[in-house]
Amino acid sequence: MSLTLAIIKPDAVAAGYSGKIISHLEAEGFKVCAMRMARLNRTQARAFYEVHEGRPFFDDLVEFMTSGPVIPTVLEADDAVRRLRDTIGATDPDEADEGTIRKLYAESKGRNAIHASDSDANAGIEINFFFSSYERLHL
Ligand code: IDP
Ligand code: MG
Repeated sequence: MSLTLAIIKPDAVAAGYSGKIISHLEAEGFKVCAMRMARLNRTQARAFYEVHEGRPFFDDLVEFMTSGPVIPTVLEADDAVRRLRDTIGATDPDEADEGTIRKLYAESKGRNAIHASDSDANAGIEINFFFSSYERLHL
């Protein structure tokens, strides 16, 4: 079993899709290990996405991710990182497979409903970003 981080993004929270997305993840076999609601400030959003600093979409991404509450969620499954990437679909919902979370719930490439870690190393870093060791020790 391994862990990964999902974040239900501001578009999906505002549209009332949080429950449907969590149900989708559980139906795919992920166990919810930790969950909270957070409102990122600009410093936090820039830090979380620092790998994308300098890309043309970076300022819009920070603006979007600070525009409303998000729901960071730690998920457990066999091969969790790869399986979550498969479950959410391509970054652009127009290119996402049928039945994926982004195909079902995302508005656009920028406002695309959900984040997922892209490697085990980044999953560890991203889980630590939102959850303290205390919270994870008491799962
Ligand atoms: P990912 O979320 O599928 O891993 P990344 O390439 O890591 O995609 O990009 C991070 C986020 O930045 C995307 O989820 C999306 O919200 C935004 N983004 C990436 N590329 C574009 C783009 O070309 N236009 C607008 N937003 C983008
Ligand atoms: Mg990414």
